[in-house]
Amino acid sequence: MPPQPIIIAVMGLTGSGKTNFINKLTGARQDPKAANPFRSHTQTVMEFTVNFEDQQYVFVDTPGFDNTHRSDEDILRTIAEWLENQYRAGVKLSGIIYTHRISDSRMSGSFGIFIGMCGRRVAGSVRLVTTMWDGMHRHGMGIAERRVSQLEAKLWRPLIEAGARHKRFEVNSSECAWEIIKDLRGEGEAILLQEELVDEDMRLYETTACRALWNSTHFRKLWERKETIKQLQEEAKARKDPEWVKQLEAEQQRLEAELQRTPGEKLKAPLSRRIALLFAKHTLPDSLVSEQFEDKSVAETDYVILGRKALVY
Ligand SMILES: Nc1nc2c(ncn2[C@@H]2O[C@H](COP(=O)(O)OP(=O)(O)OP(=O)(O)O)[C@@H](O)[C@H]2O)c(=O)[nH]1
Ligand SMILES: [Mg+2]
Repeated sequence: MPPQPIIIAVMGLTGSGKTNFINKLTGARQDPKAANPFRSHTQTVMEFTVNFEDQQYVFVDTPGFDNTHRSDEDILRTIAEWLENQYRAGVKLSGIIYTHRISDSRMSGSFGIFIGMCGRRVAGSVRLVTTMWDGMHRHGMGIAERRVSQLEAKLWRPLIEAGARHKRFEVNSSECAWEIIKDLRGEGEAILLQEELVDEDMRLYETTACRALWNSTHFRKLWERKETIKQLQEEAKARKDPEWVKQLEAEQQRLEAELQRTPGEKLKAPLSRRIALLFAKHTLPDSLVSEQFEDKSVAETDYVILGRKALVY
C-alpha cells in the first residue's frame, strides 16, 4: 500500500508569503507578483499535490488574515469549513506553517486566532516561518534580527516551548522551502479547531479560535472609539466648550473601564504569561489573546487578554 499523503497547511497574514512558499515547494509557475501587491490574493482554500521521493505531499494554501476583501471572521469560516470537512473524511494535518514577513513590523490579533485554531497538542507540527529574508537590505538585518529575538522570546515563546519551531525562509528557493518542511512527516493529528467542531460538536462561534477573533475585534473597536474621543476632546477644548469636554471625559472613563474590565485583571500581565495562559488548557475558559492596536511593533504590550464579557459584544 502506498504511504499516506503528507498534508501541510500554510496560514498567516495576507501578503506574508503563503502562496509563494507553496509555489517553491510545488515548482508552480504561478507568480503572485502578477497580482496587485497591495491586495489580498488567495481567496479560497486550495490544495496542491506533488510527489517527492516516493511520497505524496498535499500543500494547502489558505486565504490570509487581515484580508483587503474580507473580514477575519469570513476567513476563519472558510478555513474552518475546509478543516472540518477534511477531519470528517479522516484526513489529518502532518504540519502547519505560519508565515510571517520579517520585513513587517505589523503584528496582528490573527496570531491569537492561529493559536486558538492549533491548540497546544499539535505545536510540535507547527513551523513559524519568517519570509522575505532575501529582500532585506544589509542595514535592515539588525532590525530583522531584533524582531526575531522578540518574537521568539515573547509572542511565539509558548508555542515554541510547546514544540513549534521557528525557521527562516532565507533564500526564496525550492531547496530552502523543502528544508523547512522536511521533518514534517508525522501521521498527522487533529488540531484543536477540528476536535472542537467535530468531536465536541461545537458551533464555530463557540470555538477557541472564534473567541480569540471576537475578542480581538471587540478590543480594536473599543480602541478606535477611544482614539476618536481623544480627537474630539482636542476639538472641544479648542472651541472652549466645557460641557462638551465634560461629556467626552465621562465617555473616555467609561471606555477605559471597559478596556480594563477583564475577569482576571490580566491586562498588565507580562506578554509571555498572557500567551502562556492560552496554552494552559485546550479550551480557554475566560481569557484570550487580543491586540493592543496603538503600538504596531512587537512589544511587551502588544497582546492583552480580554475576558469573556467581550464576547457579548
Ligand atoms: N523576495 C521574496 N518575495 C516574497 C517572499 N515571500 C513572498 N514574496 C512575495 O510577496 C508577495 C506576496 O506573497 P504571497 O505569497 O502572494 O502572499 P500570501 O501570503 O499568499 O498572500 P494572500 O494570498 O493575500 O493571503 C508576492 O509578490 C511574493 O512573490 C520571499 O520570501 N522573498
Ligand atoms: Mg496567497
